[in-house]
Amino acid sequence: MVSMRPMRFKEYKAYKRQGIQFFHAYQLCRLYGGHLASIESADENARTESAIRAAGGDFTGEWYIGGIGTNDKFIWIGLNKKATYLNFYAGEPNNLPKTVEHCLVMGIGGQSKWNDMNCDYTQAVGFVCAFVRQ
Ligand SMILES: [Ca+2]
Repeated sequence: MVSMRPMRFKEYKAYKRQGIQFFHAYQLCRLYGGHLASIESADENARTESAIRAAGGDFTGEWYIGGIGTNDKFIWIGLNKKATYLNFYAGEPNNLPKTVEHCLVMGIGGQSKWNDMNCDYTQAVGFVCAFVRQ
């Protein structure tokens, strides 16, 4: 029998949690046994979107995902891998204001698109963890 699942399958879970910064979310995902969500394909992006909807999100607010970087160069911090699949909102990443936006969120303008934000931003609705299943 050939399994239809890829070797490394990620399950995504979104946690509603306001008032925390990017690296706090990063630590919480580690504590839960996963990593702040890495998104490496359109399929994974769709499943991250579903996890946020399941937690009551509608993308008018931001949800931290596990990307850090600048301009067009981002890595998935939980995997230490360059981000190749990208799904930014039009005009993003803009690294504004004043070049302090180095952490990624999903959720902008009611769409499940990405935006670069200040890593110290505390008004996100929550964050998404990925759990790698072998
Ligand atoms: Ca931005």
